[in-house]
Amino acid sequence: MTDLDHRARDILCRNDRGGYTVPTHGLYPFQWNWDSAFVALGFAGFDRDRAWQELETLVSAQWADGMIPHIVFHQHDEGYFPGPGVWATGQTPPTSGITQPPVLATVVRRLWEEEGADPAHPRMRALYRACLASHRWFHTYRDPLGNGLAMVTHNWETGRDNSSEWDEALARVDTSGVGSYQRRDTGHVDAAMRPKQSEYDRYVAILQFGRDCGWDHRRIADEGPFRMIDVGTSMILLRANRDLLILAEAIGDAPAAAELRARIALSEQGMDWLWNEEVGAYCSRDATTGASSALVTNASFLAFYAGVGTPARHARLIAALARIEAGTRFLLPSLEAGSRDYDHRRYWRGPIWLVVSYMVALGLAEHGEAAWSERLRRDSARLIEAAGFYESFSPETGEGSGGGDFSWTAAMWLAWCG
Ligand code: 9WN
Repeated sequence: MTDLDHRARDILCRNDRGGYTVPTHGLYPFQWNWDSAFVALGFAGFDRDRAWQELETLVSAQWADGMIPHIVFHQHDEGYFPGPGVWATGQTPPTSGITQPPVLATVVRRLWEEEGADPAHPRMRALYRACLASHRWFHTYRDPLGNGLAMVTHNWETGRDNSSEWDEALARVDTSGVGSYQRRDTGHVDAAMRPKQSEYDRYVAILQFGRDCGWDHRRIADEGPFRMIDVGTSMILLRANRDLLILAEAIGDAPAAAELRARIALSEQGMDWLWNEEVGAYCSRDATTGASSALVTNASFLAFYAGVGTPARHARLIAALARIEAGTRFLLPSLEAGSRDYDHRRYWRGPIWLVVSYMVALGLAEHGEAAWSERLRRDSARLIEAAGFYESFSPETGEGSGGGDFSWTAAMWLAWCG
């Protein structure tokens, strides 16, 4: 084991709060949904029981309607805004009222296969049921166009919180009733790396809409102030449905398998709507106006991970990757340099996030693009070697940004790039 292997394990163990892991000390003091899924991959290399437990603790907070919340507030901490009192979801344990990208089923499948793919595996079977309920929640509440794509009703649900893709939709959000509140994030890290205040007001306004309608997910989906078909969530859900289908078939759950096959076919076709021929990439679209973001982000390349696209489209995506590579030092930036509001230090407007790079690299390898996949892996390793286990990294300088000793970055070192 190398020194970095030791440090990565140590970060996961120090961020462990007993059955779940905080993303980083201070800035994010609770359990986050997709973070935990990636963190389980990190634990899996040295503590199988703890890996499963991370996922089980997450789904212990699943709502009765099937939604797996984006934050679970297991213990009190004043260091984060918005905390449980602001969300006011009435859940036990307290949670936020929105979700995050459903990478869970894909991780469950990987852990289960690593352990011999026994259809009777009790921990896989319990998580299978949780994933199925969560995917059904997406299909019931988050497919307003009936085309198998996934709508998000808050930009935090995308996990790529301040991506420029949301700017136009966010600009329409009325912030006149937001009132005053105290941000905590900028007390932990440099404000230049975080979303701007005007953006935060909009995030809070969307939250308040959900709270004011008692977290009625039907109403939020139909009438909410932010309704975006997110390319990232849509691709991740399609991949997760494929992985869940493998589990359904192993278990012998024929009705669920048939349902999943139909969903997969629908989503494969639906993705056409996200393809922007002019830009040569998959881009998010506003569900209300139909407008395409026309921006190439790291999520555009999740097409490989989801297994969608024709050879011609793949060629254009690879051309976009080559263009991005020519314009920066490290892959894969969250936004193409030169795009409006690109900023190599500000959150999801440029910095590299290794979890997205990992999913893209996996997809590239599965589509015969081994050299590109390896390039992403190597760049990710170099970033950690030079800067440490940061939340994100500048694609221009390689400097770390956001929180330090970050759980999912440590997990990516252990499970993928290290
Ligand atoms: C809001 C925990 C989370 C990640 C997100 C990332 C950031 C939270 C925030 O941190 O979001 O959910 O307050 O900025 O954008 O992807 O899950 O690491």
